[in-house]
This record gives sequence, structure tokens and C-alpha cells, in this order.
Amino acid sequence: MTTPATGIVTPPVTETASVPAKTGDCGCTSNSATVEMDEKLQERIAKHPCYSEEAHHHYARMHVAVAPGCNIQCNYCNRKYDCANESRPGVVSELLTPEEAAHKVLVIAGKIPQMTVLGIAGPGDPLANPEKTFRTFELIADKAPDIKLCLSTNGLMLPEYIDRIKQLNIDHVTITINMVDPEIGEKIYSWVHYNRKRYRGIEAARILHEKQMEGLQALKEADILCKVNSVMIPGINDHHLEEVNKVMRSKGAFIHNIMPLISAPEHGTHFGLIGQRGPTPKELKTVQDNCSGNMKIMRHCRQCRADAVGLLGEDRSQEFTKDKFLEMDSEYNFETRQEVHAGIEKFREELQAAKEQNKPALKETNAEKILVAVATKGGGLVNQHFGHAKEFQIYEVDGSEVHFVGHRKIDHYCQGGFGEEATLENIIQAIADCKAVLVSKIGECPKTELHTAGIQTVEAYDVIEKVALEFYEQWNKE
Ligand code: CLF
Ligand code: SF4
Repeated sequence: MTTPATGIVTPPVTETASVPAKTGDCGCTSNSATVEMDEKLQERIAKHPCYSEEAHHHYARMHVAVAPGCNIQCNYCNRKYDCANESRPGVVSELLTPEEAAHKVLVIAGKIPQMTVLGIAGPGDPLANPEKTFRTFELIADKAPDIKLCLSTNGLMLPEYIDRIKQLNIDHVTITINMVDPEIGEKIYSWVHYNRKRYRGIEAARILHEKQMEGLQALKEADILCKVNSVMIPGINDHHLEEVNKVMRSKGAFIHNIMPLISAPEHGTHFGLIGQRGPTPKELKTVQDNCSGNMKIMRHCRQCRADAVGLLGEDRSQEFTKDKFLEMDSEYNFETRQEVHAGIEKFREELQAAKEQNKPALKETNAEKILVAVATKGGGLVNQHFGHAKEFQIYEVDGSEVHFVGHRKIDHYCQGGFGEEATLENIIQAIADCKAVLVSKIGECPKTELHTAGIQTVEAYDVIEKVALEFYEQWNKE
């Protein structure tokens, strides 16, 4: 079977395994109220690629860059670029009017029907540009009611606009919270502009902190799902993030996204210019792991652009630049989109059944954990050629379980039909801590070099978890 939206071929699923009865953490069967609540929550996040790690293999999001201004100054941001709270620094998006943005959404909703979420995340702070932001959401809610609305903010103006957010049925809001202690905040923010006055130092951090906490409370009361983003800045808030995580959980946030600071002098940010470094993947993972007992941790964030389009791991924004999308007609069709989503859901069910079927019956205790790198175009499958991968998804395997733990961006190896020697070296460095790379195909030359570097290669076209477990078994025997 081929899913209509993605063109992904479903792996052979021989027999549908029956899903065991749902049990709670304690091992007993959950009561029906909890199950019902879980189901409702599952429904709210099922097609949101950021709130659900599993959904991000199948559903896409898009952003529209309608919000240019900002009301605070983060030390990792340069106003020439997009809001670094949700974007990679150094990326510039084309600014749109709400009407242009609405047209773009309708065009893309037709061309990429698996696009289920529209986010506004910059290039400045959406709530520092309330009219443009809310006008855009209004237009989309009116013309494309099946698209979920999502907002990302620094939180300063959140308490002020909570009613409007609720009214517009915006069900997902992200606040970037880097500290719960203004003394730490003072090192992260240069100023805050609030009530027509500019504040600096600890006073600025205190105002921001208070408004963020009020905003979080207001979201909880309004029953809006809240994601918290935190930028990990070594030496400044790295040890503090566990405290942030505990507070976020106690205040009802749904998921915590701990992102690495990306900092380079050429970005022209304060941190870039003073040489403040970002965390290594290992440092990031340690903090994420330490927080993961408290609440859901997002590890699949791609720090996307304010005009990002597509699945999280791909960037199709250049296909829809202003000069291009303004020439395109809207192909939005509610019924077609519903059909495509039904196809994706059927595929997900089959995928889930295949995963269950391949799960070892017994969980091995104290099994060694290893990392593997996966080349995928989405759909939860190993389905990409080594030479075409622009990132590897990293999974941790322990013999009975397979967990997504992050991704590593790379330059793709195959450039114009030839493998690049220097690129291969960088790729090997990027996945040096992995025992294997799982790909649909790989050439002899990179295979040999990877083996020399101690990284095995597995060629397969199948469910990621299945291939990873099979590799583990074979590795464990060696
Ligand atoms: Fe966009 Fe953000 Fe909504 Fe997602 S992104 S506004 S919650 S729809 Fe997602 Fe991109 Fe990470 Fe943001 S991967 S940067 S977390
Ligand atoms: Fe930059 Fe976003 Fe911070 Fe504003 S909130 S200063 S746009 S990173």
C-alpha cells in the first residue's frame, strides 16, 4: 500500500498483532476516567508534529512570518534574523501581510495535505504584533477550519491576550522560558519593553518571569496545551534547567522542549560576539534525560524558520517564496484533506501493529544501551539513501526498546552524483557515538570508511524500530 500523501510504501505487515490492554505506570489497568482523559489528550496532539514525536513522522507544519517586532532582547538574538526562540539563528524570512499569509496557507494546504498545523513564531514575537498575528489566525480559522492554530511567544504579553487566544480556538501555545530565577535571567536578557517603558538588568528579568508565570497559569485555566521551550546555555542556565522543568510541570505545562543554544560570531548576537558556546549533543541529552522523569520531553525539535514548511526534518520553504506562492492558486479542499488524513491514520495503525509484533516479549534488564543513526524521509521507516540524508535521526536501543533521542544535521554526502570526501569525514564525526547507520542504500566507498571508523551499516526498507532491534540482536551476539 502507498499512502496518498507521502508516497511512502508501507512495509509488509503480515499479521496484525492485538494491542495489549492499556495499563497505568503501576501496572494495573487504568480507570475509565483516566483512559477517557488520555484519549481526549491524544486526540488533541495526534496530528501535531511538535507535541507528538510519533506524529512528526507523518504530519507537517507551516509557519507564516507576519510578526516583525519584538518587546524584549534575548542575548542569543539578532533582530536582522528570525526569532531565535523557535528558529535557527542566521535565518531570514520574508515578511507577509495577514492576507498574503492566508493565501499561502491555502495554497500549501492543497499541495501538502498532511500539513495540519499553522504556527506563528516570528520573525519577532507574535504577541508584540497582536493585530497582524490575530488577523492572520482569524482568516485561516474562517477559510480552513481543519488546520490547527499554534502560537509561540516569549510570554511577556500572554496574560493580556489569553482571552483572544481562547476565542480563536488556538489550542497550542509555546512559551520560551529559560529561567525561573531573575538573577539567571539577567544574564540572558538585555532589556524588556513593557507598558511603554524599557527595563534592564534584574528588573527586566523579573517582569518577564512574572508575566511568563501568569501566562502559564492562564493557559492552564483556559485548558490550552502549553509547550515550554528552553534554550540551554552552558555556564548560564544548564544546571538551572532541571529546576525550570520542575516548575513547568507543577504549573501544568504539557511538554518541555530543551533546545541547544546555537551561537556563532557571524550571527552578530551578544552571545555570539562574546564567544558563548552552545552545548554538545551529549550535554544536551544529559539535561534532557535528567528532566525526562518529570514530564514529557521534546527531543525532535528542528529549530525551524519563521516561514518553515513541511515535515520537521525537511525544509520546503524555498518552494513557496513570496514571488512563487503569490502566483499559485489555492487548492484547499476539505474533503480531499480528510481522505489523505484517513490514509495516514490507517498507515499509522499498520505501523503500530508491526512495531508491536516485533517487540521482544521480555524486557531485558541491565541491557547495554547503544545509539544508531537512521536515514528517513518520514513515515517511521528506514527509507532514505545514505547519500541523500541531510540529517540522521538518532535512536537509543537497549534490546527490547527503541527510543528516539534526537537528530544530527549533516551536509548530504552525494553532491551532483559524487561522494564528497570532506563531507564524509564530517558525517562520521557527527555520528561517531553510534554503533550503526540504518539506511535504504549505501555505496561501497562510504560503507568501507564507516566500517573503518567503527560504525556498521545496515541496508533495509522497513519499520525503524524493527530494523534497530534486529541490528541490536546481531550486535549483541558479536
Ligand atoms: Fe511551529 Fe512551534 Fe507550533 Fe511547532 S515549531 S509554532 S510548536 S508548529 Fe516545533 Fe519548529 Fe521546534 Fe518550534 S520543531 S522550532 S517546537
Ligand atoms: Fe529575538 Fe525572539 Fe528573543 Fe524577541 S523573543 S529577542 S525575536 S529571540
